[in-house]
Amino acid sequence: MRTLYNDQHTLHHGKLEMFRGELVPCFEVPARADFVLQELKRRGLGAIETPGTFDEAVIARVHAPRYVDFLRGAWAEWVALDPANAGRDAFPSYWPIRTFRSDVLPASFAARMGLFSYDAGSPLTSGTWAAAHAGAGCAIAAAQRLLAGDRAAFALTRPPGHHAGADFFGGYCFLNNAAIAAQTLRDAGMARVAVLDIDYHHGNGTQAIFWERADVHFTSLHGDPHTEYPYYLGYADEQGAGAGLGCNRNLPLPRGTGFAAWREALATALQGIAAFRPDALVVSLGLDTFADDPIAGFTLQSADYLAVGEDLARTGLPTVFVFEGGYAVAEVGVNAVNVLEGFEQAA
Ligand code: OKP
Ligand code: ZN
Repeated sequence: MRTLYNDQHTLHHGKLEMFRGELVPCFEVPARADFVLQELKRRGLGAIETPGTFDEAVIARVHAPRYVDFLRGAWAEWVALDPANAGRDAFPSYWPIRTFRSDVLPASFAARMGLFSYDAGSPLTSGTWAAAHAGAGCAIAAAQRLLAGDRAAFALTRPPGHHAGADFFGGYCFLNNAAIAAQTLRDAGMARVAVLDIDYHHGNGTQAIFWERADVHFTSLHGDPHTEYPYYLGYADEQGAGAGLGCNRNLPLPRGTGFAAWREALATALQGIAAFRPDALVVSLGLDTFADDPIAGFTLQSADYLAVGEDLARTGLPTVFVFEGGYAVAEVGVNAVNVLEGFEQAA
């Protein structure tokens, strides 16, 4: 299968993130994508292409214009506050939680940072917009490969996307690449698209984007939010609302879950997706379900990812894979490519 990749991802390189009261080196680093790229080449999985310019209209169908405008100009605003800011990343410090107003767009940059985010773990850097924008282009181009008749395509993107909502960043995510891929398929005339999120963390952004929609079905397998990030969404009783009622499915699993139980949940997820009769599948491919991941709690082994790919291929659906998490950096390439190769062998 083709990989859509843009080396501009390296422009997003956060220095530090807030963790347990101190700033620690970022887990979400450019080397993650480098290891995947290297493994793709080593195993000759298929052509690796860099998409050219693209029509941004689909971004505006997923994200709020005032949020996209903010992201595009945020670094310049940050540096305008103080020239010394050029040497440090931007973090939010204030959030309009319940009882505050979110309809007013404050003039203060600090206030807008909080309005458009939900955690202090996602540094905004000089190259964040360029990298996220290029990543969205890869997601769009991968979706277009399906429209051209390919069975599958891989968007090798970072920063990841599944925690980003219509108008907020968080969880290392700024633009929701999986949602942008799904919307691209819908805009091209596919009636129904399913998004399956197998990252360790619940895809709260993707869920929220499609919450009231009947045309995009969202299913997520993830660590139980009672104990796992992002904590405030991802419970089993969240089924969608309005026209989208019944088009959202969460399968939370306890920390410590191993491959046998995880694979059973995957089978349950795939049965639900088949019942939706989608025209295509978008997979949010997080590899932080790996046993040695430093910030997650499942115990999948590298060889298990081949079986994951095989299970996904048996849906028979045209499939876009979108790279999400996975922070065991040295192993993330082997684990990601195992999924893709397992898929190809069973397809
Ligand atoms: C992004 B994705 C570690 C605590 C967790 C946020 C995790 C975001 C995961 N410092 N911080 O879903 O892989
Ligand atoms: Zn994750």
